[in-house]
Amino acid sequence: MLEALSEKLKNAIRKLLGKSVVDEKAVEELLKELKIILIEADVDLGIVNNFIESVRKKLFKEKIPAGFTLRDYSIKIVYEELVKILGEKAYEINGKKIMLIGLFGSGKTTTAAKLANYLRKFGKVALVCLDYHRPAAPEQLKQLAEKINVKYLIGSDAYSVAKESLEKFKNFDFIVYDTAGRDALDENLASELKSLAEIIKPDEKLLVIPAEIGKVAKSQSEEFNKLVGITGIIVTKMDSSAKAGSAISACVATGAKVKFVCYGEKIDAIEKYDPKRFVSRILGLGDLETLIEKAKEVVKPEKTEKLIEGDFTLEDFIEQIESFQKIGPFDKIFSMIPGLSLPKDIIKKQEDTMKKWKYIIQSMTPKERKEPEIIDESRIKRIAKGSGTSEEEVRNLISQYFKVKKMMKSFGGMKGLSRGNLQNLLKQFGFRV
Ligand SMILES: Nc1nc2c(ncn2[C@@H]2O[C@H](COP(=O)(O)OP(=O)(O)OP(=O)(O)O)[C@@H](O)[C@H]2O)c(=O)[nH]1
Ligand SMILES: [Mg+2]
Repeated sequence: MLEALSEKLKNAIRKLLGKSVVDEKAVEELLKELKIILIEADVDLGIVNNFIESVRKKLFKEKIPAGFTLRDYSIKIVYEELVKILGEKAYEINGKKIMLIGLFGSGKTTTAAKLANYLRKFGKVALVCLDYHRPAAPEQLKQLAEKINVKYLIGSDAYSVAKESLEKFKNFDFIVYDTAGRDALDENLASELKSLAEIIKPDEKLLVIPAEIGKVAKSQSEEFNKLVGITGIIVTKMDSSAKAGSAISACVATGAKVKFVCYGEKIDAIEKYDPKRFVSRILGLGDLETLIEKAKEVVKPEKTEKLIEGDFTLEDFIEQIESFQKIGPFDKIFSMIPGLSLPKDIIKKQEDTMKKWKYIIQSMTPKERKEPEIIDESRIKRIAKGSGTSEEEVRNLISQYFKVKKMMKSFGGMKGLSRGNLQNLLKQFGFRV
C-alpha cells in the first residue's frame, strides 16, 4: 500500500529531524535508508542511484544557499529530487476526443467512467464503448454511464461505433472512448487500436496502467508508445499497491506524461496527477517548500552579525515575534513542519501568549527594551497596566527572555536561527520541538 511506503519515508525524515546535529554523516544515513525504502518499493535501481547521486551532489558538492541549515536543505533537496523522478509538472487533458488504451483488467472501463464524471465539470461529456471482444463490456459501460448520468454509445462493432460517435457527439465538449484489452500488446491489438485511431483521430491516447506492475510500467509504456503512440498515462489502483511510486517513476523515465491517478473503485477516486503534491503527501511534508521560502524571507541574514554576539534585546525579541507571525497562522505553520504535531489548544495558547508579549514589549520604554535588567516591581506594574496584561504575565515574559538569551549564548547566538532553522525559532518561543 502507498501508505506503508509513505510511513517509511516519513520515519526516515523524522529520524533526521530528530537528530541534535545534522552533518554529512547524518545525511548519508538518511540516503542509505531512502535507498532501501525505494528499492523495496520496486523503484528501478538506476533511477534510485541517480536520485541518491543528485541529492549528494546538491548537498555536498554545491554551495548551500544562505538562509538554510543542512537540516532544512537536505529535506528540501530530497523533496525536489523525488519530484523530479516523479514527473515535475502537472499536465492537462488537451482536446476533445480521449481514447483509453491498455491491457486486460488495467482499469480502462472504470477509468473511462471516472474521467467522464470528472470532465463533466468542464463541459458536455459522452462515453463510447469500443470493446466488443469481451461480451460483458458494453453492459459494464452502459451501467456506469447511467450511474453518472452521461450520454453513451454502444453498438455491435468497434469501427462502426467509432464512426457513429463522431457524428452523434459532434456538439459535445469531450468524448471518452473505452477500448478492448488484451493479455499483451500483440499485432491484433496494435492494428485494431491503429485503425480505430485513424477513424477517430483522438486528441489524447491515454495508456491505462495499474500501479501493481511497478517498474514494468517502463517497458509497457515504451511498447505502447512505439506501436500505437500515447499522449499520456493514467495510473490506476494506486490504493491497492505499494508500487505506485515505482510505476509512476518508470513512466516518467520514458518521457511519458502521467496525467491522472486513480486510487479506488468509486467513481470519484480519480485525480489530476501533480508530482509536487504527490511527493509532499508521501513524505508527510505538508507545504514544506512554501514554508521554507517564507521563513527565508522573514529571517533576514543581515541581522545575524549583531545577534551572534548574543546581543539579544527585547527589541530583537519583538522583531522575531513579528517575523514569526508573518510566516502565517500558527496551526498552518505547524501543519507544514514534518514530524511535528501539537494539540490545537496548545498551539492556540502559544499564539495568544505571543500576542500578549508583543503588547507588553510595546508598553516598555526604549531603555527598558534595551536593558530589561532595570525593570523592577514598579515598572512591572506600569507595563502590565499599559499593555492590559497581568503583572504575572510581564514577569513571565522577562523570565522567558532571559532564558532565551542564555540559551542563545550557549547555542552560539542567533546563527542557527538566522539561517532559517525553524526548530530553533520554535524553541525560542517555548515550544519543545
Ligand atoms: N482498487 C482499485 N480497483 C480498481 C481501480 N480501477 C479499476 N479497478 C478495478 O479493477 C477491475 C478491472 O477494471 P476494468 O475497468 O473493468 O478494467 P478494464 O481495463 O476495462 O478491463 P478489460 O476491459 O477486461 O480489459 C475492476 O474490478 C475495477 O473495479 C482503482 O483505482 N483501484
Ligand atoms: Mg474494460
